[in-house]
Amino acid sequence: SMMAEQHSLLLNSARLFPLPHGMIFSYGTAGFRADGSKLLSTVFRAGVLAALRSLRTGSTVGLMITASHNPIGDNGIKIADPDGGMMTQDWEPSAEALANAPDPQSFVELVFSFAKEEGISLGGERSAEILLGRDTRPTGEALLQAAKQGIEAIVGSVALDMGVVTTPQLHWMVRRKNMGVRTSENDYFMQLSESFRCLMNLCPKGIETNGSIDSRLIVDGANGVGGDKLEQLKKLLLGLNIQVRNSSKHGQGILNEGVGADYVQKGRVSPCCFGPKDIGLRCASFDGDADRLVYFRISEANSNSIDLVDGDKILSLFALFMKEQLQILNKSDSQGLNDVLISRVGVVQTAYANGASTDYLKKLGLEVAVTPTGVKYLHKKAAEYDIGFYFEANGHGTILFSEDFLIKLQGKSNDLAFSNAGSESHKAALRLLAVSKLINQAVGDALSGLLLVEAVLQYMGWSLQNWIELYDDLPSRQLKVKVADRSAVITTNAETQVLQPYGLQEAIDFETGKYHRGRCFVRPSGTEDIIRVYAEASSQEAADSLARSVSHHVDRFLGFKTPHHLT
Ligand code: G16
Repeated sequence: SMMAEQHSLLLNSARLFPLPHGMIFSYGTAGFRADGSKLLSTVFRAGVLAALRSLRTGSTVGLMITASHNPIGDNGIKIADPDGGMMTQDWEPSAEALANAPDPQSFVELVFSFAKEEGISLGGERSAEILLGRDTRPTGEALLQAAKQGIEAIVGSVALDMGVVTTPQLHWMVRRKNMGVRTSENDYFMQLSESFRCLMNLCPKGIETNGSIDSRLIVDGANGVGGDKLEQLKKLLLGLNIQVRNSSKHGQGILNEGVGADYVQKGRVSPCCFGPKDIGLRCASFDGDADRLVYFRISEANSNSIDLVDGDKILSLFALFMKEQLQILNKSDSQGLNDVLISRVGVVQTAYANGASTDYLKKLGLEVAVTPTGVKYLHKKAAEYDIGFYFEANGHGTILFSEDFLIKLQGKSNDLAFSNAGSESHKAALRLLAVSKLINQAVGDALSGLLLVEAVLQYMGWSLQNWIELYDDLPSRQLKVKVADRSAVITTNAETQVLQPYGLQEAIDFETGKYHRGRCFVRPSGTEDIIRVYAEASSQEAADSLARSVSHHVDRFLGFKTPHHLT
């Protein structure tokens, strides 16, 4: 029977990918991550899961092989749901159970029982479709083949290999595929470059720039896929003078080593190949799979240090711009020209958001929500608004537009084109529509984020200096602490409070109380085997010292009790 055929296909395929000895795989902040050479079984099984997800939803899903900001030897999996967002959290426990099933037989049993639970008929008529992509890691090709075999182990499933792409490109393709529109990489580049051009054309003429806008922009590609894609995209862009450094094509540096958004943002240092010659220039940095973006400037005083423009400040720039466009539109309403365009606008941040950014956003009159770390949480919250902004301080974020709002906005734009073409309110409507096309609706995207930043700076007539001065960051410090078992830390309240181990929170409170504007929290990373410590205070020395003393407490509570790790 079909069922028996399915069973033996799955079992025979699973036998080709034995579970590595002594490993436990956990579904972290953004999917599975581990040493790339240990992931064949996990990726094979994730392929099976992706096929089940596609069958369950009757739509195309995506599977991306990447470990993003992690070192080159690591690899991992991100699964994209039909809307292009991260796989539903409801399925994470099953993903984990499947990844850890001890042998092929029990894996197959789990697949069948899970399929039954979810009402998925195996060996049936329905066929699954999965888009596969990978970043530039050396283990990527072999893992992609394993994923493919996992997908093909479910009868009737088709895997389409998109090749080496950025994570946001793959998510974008999945989303578009399910909307029934064109999904090639070229379509992606066309959509970005066209909406960018549209925004640039809508910049006020005769802007007072004081010659402060420099069209030069230098981008650090983290020695990864993002730099290569930007090289391709930039050929379609007018009005920007982009120089890409650390693109993987140049073949010099190692992925994420001394380069990339995580390195720049966490360490507040310039990436490799940037130095005194770049002082004063606008610089940006992507992470390894180009879903994070930060800006920076080499400091005049010390060319090793930088002035960082993090995700919070990108968010603030976007929020300011968008609010202005909405105000222009709503002003035209008060003159009774059109129907009122009501919109619920909200901002989503995490505990890592600099306190000064949150103050700024609230002063703009925006509602600010806080979620735990991880795009999967922020994205979900942001989708509750008509216009939902979300950004993590590390540079991962985007702006989401609700379907309802876009329909209203399009209608309004059409009305204005008829009654008041070329008016300020008409332009504002066109700008908002262009932003909704430029900025990735599936997930944070360094390429589209970069183009939006550039278009907004141009619109405002702002230099990097003007942007930096939007507000002053509170001094902060991030540290990592290696511990015996990071899962021993359990947090609550969007990760701002520690529940376990008992007594740690009290110690953090005690330290924090010593500093003016002190704020500090700790949490286990979901992508690295460490505890992260974040501290903020009114001076850099204070933030550093708070982070250091709390790190000592973390080590005291959770560090290696015996010196076995030294032997
Ligand atoms: C992933 C997630 C991000 C998260 C980051 C760090 O980023 O997509 O939302 O901020 O991990 O997570 P953690 O602090 O748990 O290690 P990426 O760029 O590595 O995919």
